[in-house]
Amino acid sequence: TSRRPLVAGNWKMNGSAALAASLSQAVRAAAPAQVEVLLCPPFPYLAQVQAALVGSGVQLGAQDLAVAQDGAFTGEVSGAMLRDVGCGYVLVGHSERRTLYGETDAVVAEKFAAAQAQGLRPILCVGETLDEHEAGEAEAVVRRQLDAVLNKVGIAAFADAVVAYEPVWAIGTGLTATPAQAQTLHAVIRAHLADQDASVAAAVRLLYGGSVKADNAASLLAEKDIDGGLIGGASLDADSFLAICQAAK
Ligand code: G2H
Repeated sequence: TSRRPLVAGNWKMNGSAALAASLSQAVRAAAPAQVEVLLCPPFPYLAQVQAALVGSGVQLGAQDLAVAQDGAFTGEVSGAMLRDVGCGYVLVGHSERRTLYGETDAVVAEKFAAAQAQGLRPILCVGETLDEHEAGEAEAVVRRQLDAVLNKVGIAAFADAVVAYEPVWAIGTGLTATPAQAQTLHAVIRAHLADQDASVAAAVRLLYGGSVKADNAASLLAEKDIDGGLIGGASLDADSFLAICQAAK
């Protein structure tokens, strides 16, 4: 199966209208056509970035969504609204949502289902913490995180989804999993999905995230089960982000 590489920029809570304008312009001008490139700005800039990307192949995504579709949920943003402003993707269960905002496996599964019900492709983020890593529990944690979603939506739902493996100990720390470490966990994820449906598992794109930079991207992306990257800090600099996109070709 040939899987089209996907490189996603997760701006997190960074930037401004001015940065959103300059990054969108730079990325649309130089994104390689062989790679699916996705920008995930903060909610207030989504419509602006969407307008700047019209007619380019660069995709728009959000960093989170509400479980509910509408109603009295002050401060929340629904998947339907994200669709309405042009998002095709949404991150679900990023480790910062899990650890800083208390999103449990059950909430993450509900958000995954809500995203799909509202026409968005979820990018399900999984990964172990430093303690879990040191205790040798990485594989078990990732399987548990996948199972929470699989038990709710079933394997067929993964035909239109993406999974991002982000070891929490490598996020924003400058520590990166070695390509071999990352590949091992990506293979675990693909095998776990293949236990339920081999063809879905063969087609699903698996992204690596956690301190991916221009100078380490090529070696990570060369691994056979790593189909792209979820890029935080380095996505805020157009040259770095575009260099990573080039490395994914
Ligand atoms: C992991 C990643 C993007 P960074 O959170 O989601 O961020 O590249 O800054 O480690």
